[in-house]
Amino acid sequence: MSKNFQETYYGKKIDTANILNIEDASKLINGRKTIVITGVTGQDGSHMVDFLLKNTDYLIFGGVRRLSVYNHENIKHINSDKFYLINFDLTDSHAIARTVEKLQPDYFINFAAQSFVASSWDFARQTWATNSTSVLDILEAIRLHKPNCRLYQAGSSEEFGNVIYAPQDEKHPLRPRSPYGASKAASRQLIKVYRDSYNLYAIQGWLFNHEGVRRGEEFVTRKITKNIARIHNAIKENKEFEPLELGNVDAKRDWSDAEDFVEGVWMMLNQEKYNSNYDGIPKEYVFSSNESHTIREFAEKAFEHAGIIGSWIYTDPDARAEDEVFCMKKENGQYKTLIKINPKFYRPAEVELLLGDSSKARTELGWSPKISFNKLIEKMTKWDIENYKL
Ligand code: NDP
Ligand code: GDR
Repeated sequence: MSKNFQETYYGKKIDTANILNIEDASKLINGRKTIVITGVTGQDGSHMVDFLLKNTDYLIFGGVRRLSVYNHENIKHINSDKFYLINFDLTDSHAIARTVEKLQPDYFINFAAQSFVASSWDFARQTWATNSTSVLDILEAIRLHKPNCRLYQAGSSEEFGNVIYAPQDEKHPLRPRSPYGASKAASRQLIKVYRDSYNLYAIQGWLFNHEGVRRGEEFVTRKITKNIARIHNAIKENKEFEPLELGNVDAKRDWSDAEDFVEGVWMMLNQEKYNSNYDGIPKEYVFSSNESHTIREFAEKAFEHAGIIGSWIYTDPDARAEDEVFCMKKENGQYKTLIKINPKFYRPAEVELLLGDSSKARTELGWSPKISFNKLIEKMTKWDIENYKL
């Protein structure tokens, strides 16, 4: 590598201008151990970068796709000579092959996806291309160019879908209910076939919902805490406000904190160190809190953390589900609606109950979550109130 090149890139603050092409990125390696992480602008990818920068010495290349508008909020705090952005798009098989061939990564952590279940009905084909076809391309690239690279593919509790028992463990059958769930179930099958056929260290965990202050704003937890910040601000300033609108508030989810999960993913990728049962075949694990709560409960608790007390009421005894509202009582005795149900947010098919059993990950990997359901809600609500902007 030329001295000029080194001076140009080493230690430069991450911004869009510094996204490298693969040839330039490969010049930075210089014998160092390397990790490629996709989806670094998202929640999990950005937390994974923070975790690895703190706990390892690997050189990390974060894949970002070209967008017209800057979206690097989740990684803008990173300023390290161990982390660089590369141009990367999951829907381009040539880019995937080039990345593996030129960077020769020791680990490939694929967090990038079309990750919003509700949109997967609107963009089923794009969801499939992004979440399934790309996994085949990554597997092929690894098989051909770096067969000892360890691959983590982001699997989901949505693969269990229409569940037949609870809690769901690693043996639960795959019964997806959405194009998103189906795309992740398909990638799981591909991973298994490649692992069995070519002896690759390729795995896909089953991660139940995990959240935090970097969560995208259309997911229900962040949508709730963001809107509560808006309502909190309006009440404080004695202004009128529109209620928060939600869909099915009776669906149950098993929620955890995203930071706890990225640590578990790294443990899953390094099994022989942690797992006394390691037999040469890497295992796939469920990560979950082992608790399940309704969307209703999440919203109630989040309002409580904002100091706003409400209750659910039906104004009409014959009312439909969507006529139920969550209200607070004002000082003048009148009710003000905080949440109303809008059927626009119902899904064509719903996963009604998710409750994980992560006992295997806990006993075999030594992993356990640190942040409780209540602490997670408190953290997200307080963050959104403190950082509220008009
Ligand atoms: P996010 O939606 O926060 O992040 C998704 C990332 O994928 C973004 O960085 C996005 O980039 C990137 N991306 C999307 N399409 C492409 C593409 N064509 N090429 C390159 N990058 C692309 O998701 P999370 O961080 O929450 O989730 C990470 C992974 O884990 C996903 O695969 C998700 O399906 C899975 N998962 C998540 C769970 C959760 O509860 N969070 C639970 C189980 C699984 P951009 O910013 O440009 O849009
Ligand atoms: P999910 O997350 O589909 O579980 O997928 P999301 O937060 O979108 O929905 C959770 C539940 O809340 C119900 N819901 C609403 N959802 C949204 N987004 N908006 C609403 O207004 C609303 N009202 C009710 C939904 O119907 C659903 O039951 C997440 C993603 O991170 C996936 O990528 C990941 O694989 C799974 O978690 C595990």
